[in-house]
Amino acid sequence: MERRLSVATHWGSFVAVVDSGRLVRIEPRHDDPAPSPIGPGMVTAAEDSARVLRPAVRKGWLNGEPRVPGAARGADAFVEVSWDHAITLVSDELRRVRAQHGDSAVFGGSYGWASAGRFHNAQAQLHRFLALDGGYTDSRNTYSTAALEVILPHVIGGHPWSYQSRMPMWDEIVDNCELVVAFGGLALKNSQVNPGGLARHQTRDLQRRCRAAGVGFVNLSPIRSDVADFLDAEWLPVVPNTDTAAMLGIAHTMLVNGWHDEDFLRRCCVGFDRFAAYLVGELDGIPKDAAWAAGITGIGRDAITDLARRLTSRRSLIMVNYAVQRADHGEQPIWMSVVLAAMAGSMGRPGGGWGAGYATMDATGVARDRAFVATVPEVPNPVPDFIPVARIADTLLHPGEVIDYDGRRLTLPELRLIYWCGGNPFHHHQDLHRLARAWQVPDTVVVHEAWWNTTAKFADIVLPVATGLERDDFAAGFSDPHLVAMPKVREPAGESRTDHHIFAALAARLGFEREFTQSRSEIDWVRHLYEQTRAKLGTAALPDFDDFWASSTAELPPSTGPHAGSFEDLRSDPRQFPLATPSGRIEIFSEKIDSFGYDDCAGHPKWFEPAEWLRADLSDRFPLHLISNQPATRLHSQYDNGGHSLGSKVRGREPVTINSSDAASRGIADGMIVRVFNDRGGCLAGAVLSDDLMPGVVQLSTGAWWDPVEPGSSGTLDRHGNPNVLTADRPCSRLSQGPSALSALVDVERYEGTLPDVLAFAPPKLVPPS
Ligand SMILES: Nc1nc2c(c(=O)[nH]1)N[C@H]1C(S)=C(S)[C@@H](COP(=O)(O)OP(=O)(O)OC[C@H]3O[C@@H](n4cnc5c(=O)[nH]c(N)nc54)[C@H](O)[C@@H]3O)O[C@H]1N2
Ligand SMILES: Nc1nc2c(c(=O)[nH]1)N[C@H]1C(S)=C(S)[C@@H](COP(=O)(O)OP(=O)(O)OC[C@H]3O[C@@H](n4cnc5c(=O)[nH]c(N)nc54)[C@H](O)[C@@H]3O)O[C@H]1N2
Ligand SMILES: [Mo]
Repeated sequence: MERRLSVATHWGSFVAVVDSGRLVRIEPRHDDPAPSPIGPGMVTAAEDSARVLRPAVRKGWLNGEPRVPGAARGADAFVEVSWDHAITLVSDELRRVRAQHGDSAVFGGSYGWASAGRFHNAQAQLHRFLALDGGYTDSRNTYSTAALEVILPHVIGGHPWSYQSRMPMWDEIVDNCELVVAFGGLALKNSQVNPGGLARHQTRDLQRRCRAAGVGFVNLSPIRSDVADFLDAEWLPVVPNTDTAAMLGIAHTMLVNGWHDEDFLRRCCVGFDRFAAYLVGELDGIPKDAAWAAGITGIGRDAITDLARRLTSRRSLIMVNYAVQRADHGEQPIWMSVVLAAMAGSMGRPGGGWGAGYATMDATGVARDRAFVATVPEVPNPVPDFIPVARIADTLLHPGEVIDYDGRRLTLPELRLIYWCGGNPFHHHQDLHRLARAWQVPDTVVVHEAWWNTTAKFADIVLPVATGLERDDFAAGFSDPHLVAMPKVREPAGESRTDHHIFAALAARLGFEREFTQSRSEIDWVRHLYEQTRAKLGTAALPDFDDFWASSTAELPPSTGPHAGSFEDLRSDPRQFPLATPSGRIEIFSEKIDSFGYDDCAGHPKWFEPAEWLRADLSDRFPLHLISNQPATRLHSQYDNGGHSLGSKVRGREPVTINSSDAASRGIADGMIVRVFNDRGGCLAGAVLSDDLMPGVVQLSTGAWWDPVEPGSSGTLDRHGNPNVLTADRPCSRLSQGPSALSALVDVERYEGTLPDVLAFAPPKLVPPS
């Protein structure tokens, strides 16, 4: 008998069709206007050959052998052990490391998206467990937007993410806006996703409504298809990483023509004069005029002048995406975009001004925020140490070194045990060969994973986890006004257990089971979080748990919270409604940042040449700029083994998009396997020719599971196409220490060797204990 059960994922909600306990297929929900094809493709991955079925321990670690080439992390065989044995190994090792090296030697930063689900939130479970056990070194900020998160509070005040409730919503754009200028575009591929899930995808239809209302769109991006065709956007191809220069050229044009909003700049901002001195070249003799900007960005002088005129003569909205700031000096385009909007005249007016991240997540710009939903209770972490999230390899390689971070001096701690649960560092980190070297340093690496991906293969102890399809939970996505039930639709594969179950067993062994579980079963916890939410919102606002569970979706009441720091309020009366910045205004010049004295982030936004870009000396050897953007066919590395992602591969490799002229000059035809390379490494990928991206740029999405030919040998070829073997592990600046994945030069050539088989999805060698 077929049953239909609700599924919630970061890429949307679906219906699972289950027959006699077997997951048959996953279908879109009938009420989702733009369902993601990633969902149906999850079925084949649910129990493929890459699943981790039993706890496994790296052979050399189990036998206490030194790590030598061939038996190093990432190259060694694994021995399967019982759960009881695995729990003993992990709890003993946690005790030993804490006793010998202190609690800060345990790294629990564990960055990553894991799965949707309010209770089975991998990070929340891990942090609760480690905090109760004595604490851990944490990480701060995200790989998504570290530069933005650190710079924006200085410029507009408030919580790093507060801009999301302060910028215009899509329906206000529909009603009021005339011109959207989108730096980095508005790729609908990205709005398949929303952190924590969503009931229905809305961004596509909201963009359609903008078009129908006559809103004009300009796409400033190296890739034309970063906006949907139906927007009929004007495409201004921009040399990657030069957005700040483009914005400065537009700003200069506004200033010299007197088109800028003097009233807003005077009343609601501070420091415009000092910035203007830089703009006109008083300090360095270089006016940042349209001609100067054209020489850097590749956008014509007339187009820059025209943008300045159009931005100031109509209700305009400047949008920045996140990719522009995952780059060398990534703070600058974010800061400068706010300054440009402040100059343009629409800041603090309906549907105009400035905003970030539209279409990068479905709910961004859809609703200002969401009503309260309960989470797993946090336990304060007794260890104060943290690292900026993208400095993990630096920390492992250079413990004790002191680095700058947002005005502080941080000493990198000595990490002896890494505990990763719900993230994939061998997906998300830059310069994977460097990470692989750094990964040899700690005594022990424990990983909870469902699949034998690269991070699992580089661990010492791998504990198999149940996926989001294999446990009871409910989802509440960021800004999405729904709760979605997530009943278990299949049994956990092999011996896998939920993260919570694993931590409960460890806590029992370590003597704090009751504190960890609060004596609740998993389904009791799920009910408890639901009931807590219902109690807070008023019992009339939500159905009782059983009704919710039976009907699969509940609508949350609208959030009634105040929106502090609104730009409308600021424009109306900056004294009455100051921003949470030191001056209470938008900081075009920040005394505070200036006081840090950094040579790579000044007191006002500035053009800094990126270390790697098309006009760098290095481009003589590596003449192509690599755009490693988000994949259309999966979430990061998740479900790269799913049907949708596998279907996109070219002869088993990740597709790399190359401009036809760049391909022609290298003798590359569509569908050929090529090698993408630079001094850091190289990977195979399948060529896709296109004129949708500007010459000089190649695009290789993130997320293909790294597949080194000789694991353990630095620089070895990747058979599959993971761009992070090519990217640089270089901080954006001393201010944010964020990742700069999008500043990398490469070259591409035809691959003439014998094609190696892709083994990314094959489990490691499993051997009997010796
Ligand atoms: N070159 C380059 N690199 C990038 C980027 C880029 O643009 N270019 N983008 C960066 C960005 S924006 C981000 S956010 C990061 C993303 O980096 P991650 O968030 O680390 O990537 P995911 O693939 O989502 O990794 C999640 C992992 O958790 C596992 N998992 C899922 N559910 C569970 C669970 O319930 N429990 C446990 N224990 N595990 C689970 C999945 O199998 C997967 O391996 O990548 C960054 N890396
Ligand atoms: N399908 C899918 N959707 C996702 C994700 C996913 O993995 N899969 N990941 C989610 C996550 S965690 C995040 S943080 C967001 C990320 O959202 P973004 O960072 O906005 O997304 P990307 O796809 O990395 O980049 C979008 C486009 O920016 C352009 N771009 C790159 N560099 C530059 C530049 O220097 N200047 C300009 N003007 N444009 C540039 C590229 O052409 C690229 O296609 O996406 C989310 N959405
Ligand atoms: Mo992200």
